[in-house]
Amino acid sequence: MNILILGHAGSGKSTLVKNFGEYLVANYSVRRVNLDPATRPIFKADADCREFVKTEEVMEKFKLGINGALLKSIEILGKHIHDLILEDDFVLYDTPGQLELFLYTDFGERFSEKLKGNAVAIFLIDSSLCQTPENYLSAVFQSAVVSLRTSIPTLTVFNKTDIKKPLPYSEIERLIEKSEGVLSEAMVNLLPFYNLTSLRYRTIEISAQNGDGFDDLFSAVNEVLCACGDIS
Ligand SMILES: Nc1nc2c(ncn2[C@@H]2O[C@H](COP(=O)(O)OP(=O)(O)OP(=O)(O)O)[C@@H](O)[C@H]2O)c(=O)[nH]1
Ligand SMILES: [Mg+2]
Repeated sequence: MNILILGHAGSGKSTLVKNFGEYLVANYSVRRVNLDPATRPIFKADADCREFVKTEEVMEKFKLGINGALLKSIEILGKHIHDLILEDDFVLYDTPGQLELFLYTDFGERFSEKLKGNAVAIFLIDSSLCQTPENYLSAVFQSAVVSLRTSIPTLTVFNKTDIKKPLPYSEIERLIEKSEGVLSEAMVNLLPFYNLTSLRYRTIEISAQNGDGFDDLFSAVNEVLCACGDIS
């Protein structure tokens, strides 16, 4: 079973791979894969893309700035996809900090295609960024984009809840309906997009740092991966 972890810079992807990996290891055989060419993994990586390309070396060699070098690194990794897909009870994949390096590249597209069928994606969101209806909805849309771009069933997961919890959805609806103006009207029309995400079934709130919510995350992953794909 493959678990692909995506999210914005600093949302806690690597911490989740490390600590959720340790959680799973109590009962399963687990492997971890680093797909971030710019960062040395904080977990023991069973496959590491930095064996094939290191962004700091690409900057030097091709005289590129950081963004150009990241794109070049990902392009180079396109030749090594088969080295970076492992098999085990669970394989956790840590992706680059910049979400678009996976979502909007040939590498990401081909990688997702190879995982498809036996994979779940986790779109990790820093809960402190979901404190207003606008912010919450933008996270919802991005989660829908992740599932559309990867074609992998995607769980929307709120992280860092040891610091702050996201606003509850009922509160979002209430705040939007109470407010007035063009933005509010537009947002009411966008609310159904919520149903394109796993949030329609349940909100998964975790702390990748201290392990809160891992039982719930584990159940949701299994429910997605079971034949019925029903996470209700
Ligand atoms: N309080 C708290 N801090 C967290 C949690 N998860 C991650 N962090 C912290 O957030 C920071 C970023 O965590 P990372 O795991 O490196 O996040 P990332 O998404 O891999 O970051 P990039 O790969 O750079 O995009 C680190 O300082 C972590 O210790 C959490 O659940 N709670
Ligand atoms: Mg990371």
